[in-house]
Amino acid sequence: MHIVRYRYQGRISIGILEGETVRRLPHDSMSALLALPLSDIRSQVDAAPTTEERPVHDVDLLAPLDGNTEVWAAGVTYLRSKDARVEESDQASVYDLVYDAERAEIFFKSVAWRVVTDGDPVGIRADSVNSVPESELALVLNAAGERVGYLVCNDMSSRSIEGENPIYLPQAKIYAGACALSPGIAPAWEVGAPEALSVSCWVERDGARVFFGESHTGQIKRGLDELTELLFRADHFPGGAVLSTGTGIVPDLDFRLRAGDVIEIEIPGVGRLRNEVAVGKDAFGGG
Ligand code: DO4
Ligand code: MG
Repeated sequence: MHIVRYRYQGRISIGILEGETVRRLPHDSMSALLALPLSDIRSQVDAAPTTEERPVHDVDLLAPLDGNTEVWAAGVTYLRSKDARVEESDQASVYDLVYDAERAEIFFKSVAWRVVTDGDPVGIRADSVNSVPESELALVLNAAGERVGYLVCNDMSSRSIEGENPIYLPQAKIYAGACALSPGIAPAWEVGAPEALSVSCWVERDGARVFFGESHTGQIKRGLDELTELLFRADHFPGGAVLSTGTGIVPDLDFRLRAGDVIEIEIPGVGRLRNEVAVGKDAFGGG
C-alpha cells in the first residue's frame, strides 16, 4: 500500500494505492495530511473509503509532495559517501570531521513544487562537469516529527561543484530536476525494519548498463531518529518534511552522467524511480 497524489480528469487528489486501485482520501493535499498526528493519519489511511475508486492506469501519479512540505537531506552518513567526498574535494578534512562529529550534516534540498517523480526527467546543471545520482532512503515526517513513511530519493548532485569548494554545496544540490522522489509513500507501519533495506541503482546509456551499485540501510552511520531530532531541533514544519538519509552508493570519480542516461533506483518494499537525464533548466517547468 502507498499514499499517493494523483490527477484524475484534471483534479488533483490524494489517495491510497493498493494493487491496481486508487482510493481517494478526504484531504485536499498531502501537506494537510502530514499536518495531522500519526494516529489520525494511520486511522484515515487504514479506513480509506471505497466510494471513489479508480484503476491506477486511469490516473496520473504525481510527485508525492505539495504545499509547504519541504525536502531536506542528510549527507556523509555512509562510509562510501565520506570516502567519495574525500576523493573529489580539495578540502577533504571537512568530510572526515563531519562523518565522526556529534552533529550530522543536514541541508535543505527542495520545495515541494520542484520535486520530480518516476518517469519525469532528472537534471544535471549545464555548468557541472561531473554529476551523479545519489540513491537514498527518505523519511516522511509529519508536523510533529513522527515517522509516517518512506520514499525513494534521488539526491542528484554535482561532484565537480561541491568538490571545488564545499561552500558551493547549495549550488551542487539545489537546481532544476535535482530532487526526485518516488510517487508513493510506503507507510511506516507496513515497512517494518527500515534499517534492513537494500538499495540499488543502475544507469543505462544507449541500451547498455554503464553503472550498477548496491548498498544497505544497515550501513548508515547515524540513527534515523537522530537525524529526525536534528532536523526538528530548531524549526517547525507545519506541513511535515521529507528527510533523505544520505547515499551509500557513489560511482567512481571517472563516471559522469550524460544527457539521455536512464537512472533506476529501487528500494524493495518502499518504491522505485526511473528517470532520464536532461541537461540544463529548460527541460523543467517554472512551477
Ligand atoms: O556533503 C555533501 C552531501 C553528501 C550527500 O548528499 C550524501 O552523502 O548523500
Ligand atoms: Mg545525498
